Amino acid sequence: MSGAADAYQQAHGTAPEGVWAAPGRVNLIGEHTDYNDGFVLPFALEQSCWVAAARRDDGVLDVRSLQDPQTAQLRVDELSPEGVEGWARYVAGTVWALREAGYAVGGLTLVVDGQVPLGSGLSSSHALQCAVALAATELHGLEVERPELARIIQRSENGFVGAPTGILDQTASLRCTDGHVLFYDCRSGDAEQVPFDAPALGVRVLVVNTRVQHAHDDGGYAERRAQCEQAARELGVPALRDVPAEGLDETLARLSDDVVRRRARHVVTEDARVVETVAALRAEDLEEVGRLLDASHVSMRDDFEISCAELDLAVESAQGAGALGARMTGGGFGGSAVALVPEERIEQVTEAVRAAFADKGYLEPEFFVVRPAAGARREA
Ligand code: GAF
Repeated sequence: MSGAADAYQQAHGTAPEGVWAAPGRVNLIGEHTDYNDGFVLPFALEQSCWVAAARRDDGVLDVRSLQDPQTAQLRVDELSPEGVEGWARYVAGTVWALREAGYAVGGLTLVVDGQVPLGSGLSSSHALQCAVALAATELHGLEVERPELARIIQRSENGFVGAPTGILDQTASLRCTDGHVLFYDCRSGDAEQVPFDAPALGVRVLVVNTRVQHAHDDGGYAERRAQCEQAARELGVPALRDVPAEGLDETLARLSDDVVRRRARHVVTEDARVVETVAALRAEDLEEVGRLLDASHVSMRDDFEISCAELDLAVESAQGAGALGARMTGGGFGGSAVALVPEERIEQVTEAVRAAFADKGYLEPEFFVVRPAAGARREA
């Protein structure tokens, strides 16, 4: 439920022309594979960002939010990455990227209700950008196919916000469907909806937000990306997607640096795990899915080095209390872990993670039992 339309009415004295919603996502498996042309397997969350919006003809972008007192009034024809601070960057960046792509988005009045926890690794910023993109294009009568819209939002993120992220999050928000995980090939753009009805299979997906805030414009993410590109260059392939899993040790022995070798090993093995997870989901073999999640976490912790003490603790305590498998999810350096838990163990697992965090003196984590929900849409 969103209060965006009421807040719009209160702030502007008229009703919005419409309300658009775009979800956050959890990536079940396939991390840091997107910018290596590989595979990902996200699903959309019920937690979403809502935008109540109307078109205006004076070329002004007027934005406010239910969560933050910041407001911004900007001219759409003067948007530049240097001129905008805070969360409004994501709104301005989306309009800027649409215009850069040749779509004549004009003025808009927007009221944002962002209910995806910020900095939680559940992609709150992409939920915002996707909701704004849908509102902006529809109100200005522009038809943009969703794969192209995802690339435009990536440009907003890379060229305006300044985070060198890939295509996973905006694709998940725009293209996931209710009751499915999205098996997405980041090179070809092929998308398969894989049914995943956790309750019918007797399991729950538990998200643990460690409340360690993460950001992707602070260096660690960019460094990983550069190391992957270096590995591909040294191996003479267009992207790490092209490195076969067979004979991996011999192939990687050709790399000049051990850190780069471990980064590459994560990406190649993670791609293989995504494909295996899809097969295991289709076979309803949840033990195998759990095993793959565990292996993915080890790979991110030891080879890609993007986990942190809180994420490791969330994963280990969930595993110890009976989860079938668990891993950190998203870009890393904080944010959330995801665990696959037999339904009769959900309380035990939640309590074990909570107690382990209390024991270490960490902030109390947030818990969400999640299920695959609908992708971005117009709601009113
Ligand atoms: C972040 C990025 F935005 C994605 O593009 C992706 O690389 C992810 O980290 C890691 O899989 O969410």
